[in-house]
Amino acid sequence: MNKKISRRDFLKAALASIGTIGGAAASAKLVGNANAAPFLDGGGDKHNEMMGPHGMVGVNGEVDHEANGFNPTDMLTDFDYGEVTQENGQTVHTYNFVAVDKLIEMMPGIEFPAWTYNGRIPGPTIRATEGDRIRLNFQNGSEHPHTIHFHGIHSYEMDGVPGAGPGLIQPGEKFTYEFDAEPFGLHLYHCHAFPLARHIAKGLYGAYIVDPKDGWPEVDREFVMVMSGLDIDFDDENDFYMVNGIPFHYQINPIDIKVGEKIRIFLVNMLEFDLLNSFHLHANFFHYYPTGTSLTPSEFTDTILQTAAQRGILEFTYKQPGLFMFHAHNTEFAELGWTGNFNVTE
Ligand SMILES: [Cu+2]
Repeated sequence: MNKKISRRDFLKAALASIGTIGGAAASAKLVGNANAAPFLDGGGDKHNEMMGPHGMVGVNGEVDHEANGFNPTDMLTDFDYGEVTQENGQTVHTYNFVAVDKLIEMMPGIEFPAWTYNGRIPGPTIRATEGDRIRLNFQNGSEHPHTIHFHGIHSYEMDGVPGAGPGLIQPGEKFTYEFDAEPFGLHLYHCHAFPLARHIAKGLYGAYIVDPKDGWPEVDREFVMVMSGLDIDFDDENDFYMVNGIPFHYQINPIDIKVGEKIRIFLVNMLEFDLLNSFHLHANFFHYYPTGTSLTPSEFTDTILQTAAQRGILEFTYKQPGLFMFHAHNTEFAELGWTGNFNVTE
């Protein structure tokens, strides 16, 4: 029996007997009723009744976004500039982050005991201009020690790892991370407490965009997409895959764009437990800017690969209307949630 089938069989067995998945004290719980449960491709010959649009596997129903306190559709564009002030000629962006333990309904009927920044997965998308100051007041309101480790250039004390500066921020404690936003590009932040994969996979990560001083070339729409996985039973294997927190979200809720619009996607890979992730765009090609640190694209393609913490900017335009898929071309990931649609209209 291969790993893929055993994972899915586990989930099907768990869903068949509504109760606590995994049995461990901290594992995910099934809530609601069986009608709201996700349906899964069991592999082999039993999947025909489970097909969604385009022959992809999907879910029945939606999670309760209101109860979760965030909606992946809104997260596409909720760039957070913080509280913006001027100090000695420098623009300062002040953020308040709180680490919160929170039950989040990540699949219909399945609540995951997440660790979050500000109650959401991913955390807020931090955005500033090259040379601005980032000042982030961090408070640990959870039951575990955490940090915030930023990618980008900064001092040792502000690196957000155990032993550097304040090191681990203990429950109830506070620390202010402060540094200049550099270099321009697309970056990320995440907790750097150990075990690292667990702290990240529980939800402590987000995107960090540094705009060039003179701005990016003009586009019509900008979206942020943070790819990750969901390990429901804490066996260090992903059970679902997603963009912006909720598996299958953009399959059920296509992203509306127009023919001829220039689209820019800030794409970040925060996937743990699997080596690689990917992004494939249907019926189109995109220009790709790895890490967003150059204004000249490195590639004109329809599929790119990212390992953990790799990220890049995609730019494209649709010439014709239609419902166009985008998804991981690791097909298993797509079938387990990492799939979506652009709804392109005139
Ligand atoms: Cu942590």
